[in-house]
Amino acid sequence: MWGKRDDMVVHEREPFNAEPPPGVLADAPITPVEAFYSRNHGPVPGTDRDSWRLAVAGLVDRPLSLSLSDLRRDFEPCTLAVTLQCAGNRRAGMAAVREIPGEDPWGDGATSTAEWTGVRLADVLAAARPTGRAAHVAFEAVDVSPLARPAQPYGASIPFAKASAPEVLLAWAMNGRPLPAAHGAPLRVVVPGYIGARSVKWVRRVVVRAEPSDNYFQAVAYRLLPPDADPDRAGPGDGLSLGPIALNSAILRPADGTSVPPGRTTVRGYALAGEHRRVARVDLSADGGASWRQAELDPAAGAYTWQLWHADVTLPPASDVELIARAWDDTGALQPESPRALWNPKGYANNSWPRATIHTSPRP
Ligand SMILES: Nc1nc2c(c(=O)[nH]1)N[C@H]1C(S)=C(S)[C@@H](COP(=O)(O)O)O[C@H]1N2
Ligand SMILES: [Mo]
Repeated sequence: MWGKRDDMVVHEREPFNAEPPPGVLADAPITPVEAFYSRNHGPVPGTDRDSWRLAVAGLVDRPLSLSLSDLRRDFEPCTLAVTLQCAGNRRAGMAAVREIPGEDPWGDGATSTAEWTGVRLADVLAAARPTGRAAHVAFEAVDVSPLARPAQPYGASIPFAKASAPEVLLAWAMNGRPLPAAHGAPLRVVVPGYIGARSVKWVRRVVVRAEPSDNYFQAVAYRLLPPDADPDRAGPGDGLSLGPIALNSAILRPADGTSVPPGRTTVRGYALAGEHRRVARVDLSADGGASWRQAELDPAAGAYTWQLWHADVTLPPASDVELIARAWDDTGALQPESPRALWNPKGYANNSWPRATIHTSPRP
């Protein structure tokens, strides 16, 4: 389905929501499109590349209507490796603390990395000459989500300062090929360092505003509510708006609940720092946190990507071993230990220490 591997973990067929099977993300720093997670709030729309126009409107002196060839011709192309991460990544770990009804139990695969090609949003905005009141940039898509109240096309916004930063792209290609339908063809926004929800697919309007977008997915959803709030009663502006993502990591291989022979095993995972931060260190424990060693960090594919890491451990025979990882960033911040204190009614932003229980077989 949608050009994905047959063994994707499909949380929903319609709208299509799927993540790669456990462990697969460890295979490559740039995720192949067929393994890249897919997160949708409505049906994947059919779009036509040739007739597509991107409008740039709102608080600008020169509104624009641009075809894909206008974008290619008038602006400098740019390719950037960027990791996208859904705010619901690792929700399953949070739901283990307390139930999260109505939301998909994503594992650690609601994140992936691609090389995106397009133009800088900053260049397109500059061509439209934003006025002095510009404070936010909203993105409007064409896919109508029945989950929104009322039903409406998907949308989001980011602060104008972020939209003017050189890393935010309007992308038409992913890993060197035209964007696939499920990933936003013919054009999507890529907002490095922000929750995936802001990287709007099938974008057809960019609107410069004085206020954040009042789209349901900006004003009501993707907000961190206090634990005692009822998400069904949340209104516009309730809770804390999620934008920049937090330091996070995962243990990918061996996958939680699997078995390995005793002795030496290489443990692999990813770590991703927040905006303008770098992963400084990843520690791994193979004894439930009693002792820690440092993992080797692979070089990052860019300033806005995860880093894959690995560490060798020696595991005893015939036991259940608890692996725990924890990442530090270059400000000295450490991931929070437990999902307990992070629990929120929509299950967003679980960046607690990843844990995996591995069984070892008896000595041969
Ligand atoms: N138009 C539109 N854009 C969207 C979405 C959507 O449902 N519709 N989902 C968002 C969310 S929540 C995430 S995490 C990313 C996922 O991007 P992907 O499906 O390319 O992995 O797209 C974002 N952009
Ligand atoms: Mo998301």
